[in-house]
Amino acid sequence: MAMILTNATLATMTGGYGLITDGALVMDRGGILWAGPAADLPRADLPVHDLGGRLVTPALIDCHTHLVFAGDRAQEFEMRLNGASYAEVARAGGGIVSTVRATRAAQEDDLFTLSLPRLDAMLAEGTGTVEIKSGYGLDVETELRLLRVARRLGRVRDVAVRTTFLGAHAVPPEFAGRADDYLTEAALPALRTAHAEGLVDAVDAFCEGIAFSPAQVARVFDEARALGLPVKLHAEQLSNLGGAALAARHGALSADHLEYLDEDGVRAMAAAGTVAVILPGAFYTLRETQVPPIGLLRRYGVPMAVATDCNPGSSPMTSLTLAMNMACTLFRMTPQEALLGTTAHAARALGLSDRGRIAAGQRADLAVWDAAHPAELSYRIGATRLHSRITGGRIDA
Ligand code: DI6
Ligand code: FE
Repeated sequence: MAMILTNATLATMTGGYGLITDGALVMDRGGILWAGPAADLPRADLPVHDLGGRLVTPALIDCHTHLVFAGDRAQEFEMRLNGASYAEVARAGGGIVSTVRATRAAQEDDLFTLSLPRLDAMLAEGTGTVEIKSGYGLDVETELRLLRVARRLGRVRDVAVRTTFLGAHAVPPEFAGRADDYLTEAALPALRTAHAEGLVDAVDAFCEGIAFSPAQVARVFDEARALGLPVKLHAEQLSNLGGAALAARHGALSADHLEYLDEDGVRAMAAAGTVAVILPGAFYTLRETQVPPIGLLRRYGVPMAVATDCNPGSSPMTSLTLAMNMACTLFRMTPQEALLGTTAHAARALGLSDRGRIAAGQRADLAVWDAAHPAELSYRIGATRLHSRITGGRIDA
């Protein structure tokens, strides 16, 4: 149904905030037909929905989450507060592998039931597109189960789910010390099967001393290329292995985390058009002190996205507006950069050109806020000011 939205401040996210006060918008068939100042609204005999002067942004896009998993890691949180490092916890058989144990033991319905409230929490804060990674199964059957649950979540809620295969997230215990065998015998076959079932939109890996080497990541990327799938990478989170440059060489959509990124990596990302996905929730939770090189990314014109990294170990967080607040306060990103990071630049990190801005031709995925200015979304600490969501042109109360 076509409809006109009036009496709104539009943050179109074209050329910065792209603010239009006293704006109006025409939606039809799930898309935006027209957006601009109300005074220029084309004459049309359509139903009108008055937004009461509220702020309208593109629906937020959470472009990096590990939303589907079982169990929690509150005890490791306590271990770390008692002095253990993240890497020490991982070597002691905890970390990602402990979530893998809980996830393998969970049936598909259980995983779905456990994950749905996390998704609902995201939607309640204005998220309209969410990326969900596998990576807590680490065997063929469980990796496929995670991706099926992710797709199912997208069918039961008004949200677009994009799936990312992250089989190269950790080496499971049965392959301890044999990372290459794990890739050959489990991760790459899982990727091929998942792709054949239409379960994969992109491929990711964790390039780190406690995970996979650059040469091993390259094997995963080569397989992705053979299947025609775009790649992204967890890079330079705990140390600098040159992951971002490796990702850029493979034309990656994004390199994510990046606390230990250096200027060579930034330059490589700029040349390749690879988005920097900034994940302040993990920085905060791990009590990291090395800040990602925001100033260098800015100077080289690398687009920055911001995401929750929602996961049970390093970022037990579903609030994207809290991630924006942290990106500003911890990393000195500006509120405008933070909002670009959860709209236009997040879309780009997922390879999507049909969302993330308010403009003719974009999907009518919008968030309506009880706010006057978009800086408020980053300014308040975990205090949601969402009024309503519009998804594919449908208005949710
Ligand atoms: N880096 C992270 O921060 C998450 N995965 C990754 O590669 C942590 C995942 C976990 O600890 O469960
Ligand atoms: Fe992650």
